[in-house]
Amino acid sequence: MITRRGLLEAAGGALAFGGGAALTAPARGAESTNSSLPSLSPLLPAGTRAEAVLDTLPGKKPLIKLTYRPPNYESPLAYLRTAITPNGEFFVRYHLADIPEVDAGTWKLNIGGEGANGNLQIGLDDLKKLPAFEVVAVCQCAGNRRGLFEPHVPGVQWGPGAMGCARWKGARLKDVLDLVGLKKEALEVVFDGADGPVLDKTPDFVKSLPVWKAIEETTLVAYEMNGEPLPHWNGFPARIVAPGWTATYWVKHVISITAVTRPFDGFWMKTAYRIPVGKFPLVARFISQETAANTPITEIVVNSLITNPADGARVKAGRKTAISGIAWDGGYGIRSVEISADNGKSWTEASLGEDPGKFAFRPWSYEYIPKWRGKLLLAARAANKIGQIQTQELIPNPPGYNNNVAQTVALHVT
Ligand SMILES: Nc1nc2c(c(=O)[nH]1)N[C@H]1C(S)=C(S)[C@@H](COP(=O)(O)O)O[C@H]1N2
Ligand SMILES: [Mo]
Repeated sequence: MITRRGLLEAAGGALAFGGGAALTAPARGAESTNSSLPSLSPLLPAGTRAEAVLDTLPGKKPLIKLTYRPPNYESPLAYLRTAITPNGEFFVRYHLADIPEVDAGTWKLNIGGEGANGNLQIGLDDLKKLPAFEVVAVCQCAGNRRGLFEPHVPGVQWGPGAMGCARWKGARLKDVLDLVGLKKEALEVVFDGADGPVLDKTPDFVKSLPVWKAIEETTLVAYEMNGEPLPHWNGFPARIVAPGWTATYWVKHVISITAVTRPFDGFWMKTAYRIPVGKFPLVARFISQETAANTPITEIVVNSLITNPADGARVKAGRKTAISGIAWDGGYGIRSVEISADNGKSWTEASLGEDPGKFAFRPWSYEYIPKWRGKLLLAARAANKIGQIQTQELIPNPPGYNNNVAQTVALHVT
């Protein structure tokens, strides 16, 4: 059994664990006995993921393992204190368990489809010959914070760490499509990765984007992440990067890119990753995939996270306490982060830190002097430049997506 001290050290990278040890998910707001230790399952309802353990995938630092087949590994909060998430600390999410180690020398990307003027197969060298572009962008699973849904919804019980922000480098998807040329009638662009289902009954993971999003200047076929080749677990040798949109479209180990003239109707478009129409204030629409009842999830909702101090931490009355975190949205840019110490009655603005770009994590900080001893609840909420603001109440939806409820940490003032 690894102690909470051990977990803290693992989170800081001081220790590496071969196997895993059970992580206890402290009840929401529970005061910990040694509250200088950050929780690795912060804010989750008690017992939500009793099976979660810290585990080290090859090439990664210890991550919170939620499932092994397929691999679903969350970044601990301690890895999310900076605008850029290092590759070794970046979360890992797969739907399918058959994940080949792709060989860069033999990897081929097929480009074509009935919505294109021709077909072509290119290798990694060819891809790298196209003009290279970089974008700093948040890759966030639509189901990030699903484990915080009350009432509980089924699915991987993610805490707040099913996301990361990296500097992605690659060719523009538009330039890749221009190699064959799109027909006027092209409606969507479809992506398939090299991974596949172990059992035939699981549908292959294939996604599509509307043409307008596919040819946006910032949408890339990326082969580098933070200045290095993509790690295997994050899509080596190339993946789609669709800044502003949830990571379900960021197909890893991409092997085929095809243009189609009719809505792509695979399971992962038609059935999964859909949200009720009209419930979320989304601007970006995927009209060819909309039905009267639901729409594919598109852009990332405005959100923020308090990364320091951790929930349950002990702070001193009358002393300046540094509060810090990150804020992000679907690419409109963060306008403000506000802090409330009175259950949302009043809010004061935090200072925004470095701005690595409108698709990136925006660090923020705030100094607070706790006045009274006892329990202190501090909440943070972000607003973006088009006036969207984090919600105070969860917007229920069956698959547990888009949780952007303003987060509260409970501090123990002594
Ligand atoms: N090939 C492939 N690409 C994929 C997936 C997958 O299962 N297979 N999952 C998608 C989902 S749902 C998410 S959240 C992101 C996760 O990216 P990461 O593992 O690099 O963190 O990958 C996306 N790309
Ligand atoms: Mo996801």
